[in-house]
Amino acid sequence: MKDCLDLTAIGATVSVRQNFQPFEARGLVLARVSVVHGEQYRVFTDQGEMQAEAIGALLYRTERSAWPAVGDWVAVQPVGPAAAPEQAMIHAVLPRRTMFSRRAAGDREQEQVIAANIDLALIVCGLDQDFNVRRIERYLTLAHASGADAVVVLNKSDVCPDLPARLSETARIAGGAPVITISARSADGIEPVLRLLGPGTTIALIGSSGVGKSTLVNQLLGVERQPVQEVRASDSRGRHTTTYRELLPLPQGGALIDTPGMREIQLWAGTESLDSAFAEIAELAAGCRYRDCSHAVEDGCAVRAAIEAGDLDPARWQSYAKLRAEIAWHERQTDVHAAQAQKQKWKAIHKAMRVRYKNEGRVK
Ligand SMILES: Nc1nc2c(ncn2[C@@H]2O[C@H](COP(=O)(O)OP(=O)(O)OP(=O)(O)O)[C@@H](O)[C@H]2O)c(=O)[nH]1
Ligand SMILES: [Mg+2]
Ligand SMILES: [Zn+2]
Repeated sequence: MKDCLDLTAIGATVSVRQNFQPFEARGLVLARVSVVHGEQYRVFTDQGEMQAEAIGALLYRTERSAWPAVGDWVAVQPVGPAAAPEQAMIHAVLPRRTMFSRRAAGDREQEQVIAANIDLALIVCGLDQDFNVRRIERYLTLAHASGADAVVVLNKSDVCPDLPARLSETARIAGGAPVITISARSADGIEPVLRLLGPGTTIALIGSSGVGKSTLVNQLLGVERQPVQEVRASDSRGRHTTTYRELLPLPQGGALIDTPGMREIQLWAGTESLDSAFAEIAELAAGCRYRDCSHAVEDGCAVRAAIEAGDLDPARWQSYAKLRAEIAWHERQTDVHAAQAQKQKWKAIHKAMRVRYKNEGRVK
């Protein structure tokens, strides 16, 4: 266990404390989840960081999306000597303000929350061979779906031969999100990032492996807290150095969440978040003659007209169409599963009813 911690500094707002009130009345303590390892957790209480487990009812009687995630505010019961508890039992997860989700692998599509209560997502992208605006668009869509604000951080400015070109290419697709260029390794240009941190603010760094998320985390923390590893020379890809998400309180207040570079983000986003990330396309589509225009063959299509007039980059359009198809496919999968689950439920209810009627002698 470490020293005492001011939970307000890491984001315990008035509304978090209000949501906690009924649990406080039951003698529980407010805590924030810093690490999730399967069914083992680490949490911060005002007495420091400690190991935690969730009570059975929380894991077995709820959907996976309701399980504690990094950044969650939870109600815990400390275990061990009152003055120095060593462990905690998580009894409840408080309502989330924002959440990043992905599709959990398994026999059915399930939403898995990977981080909660993030105020700002730093979408980190390398200015080396790994630079890819299409990937930034995916992360921006995820950020919109989460409810958090987003800032795009273009890192490794020291190895970029044409910074202005990269910057304008990114600004064109960022949909108004600020774009900052830095060199995390030398700390060059990181002042605007430092200004984003502050008491109460939770910032998550997301982006592919090797873009320099942990290098930036170490710069912002002022200590070499996170391991960092060279990227492959051939294509600048990372080596998946960070292996788990962790919430790290900052000395000046606020908290950072370092995340492992995700090999592939399986979007858990709705079409609304796509329309926020691609606002100019949504706006154009509103001007199509037909409300359900597929923007493929219809007359009076404002989207195709914009592409033909050179006002909309065809690659941007393709990116949108690809993400839209992906989201629609997942939504159908989820519907199929929801329908199957519903059918199973009714089957069970009817079976229970038959048994009851039989016992009551109504069915021979
Ligand atoms: N040239 C240059 N290299 C950098 C910069 N920032 C980070 N790197 C290097 O990029 C490599 C990967 O950095 P990490 O911080 O481990 O990347 P990461 O995003 O945390 O990667 P994962 O943990 O695998 O997701 C390391 O060799 C860093 O030294 C930079 O500003 N310029
Ligand atoms: Mg890392
Ligand atoms: Zn159209």
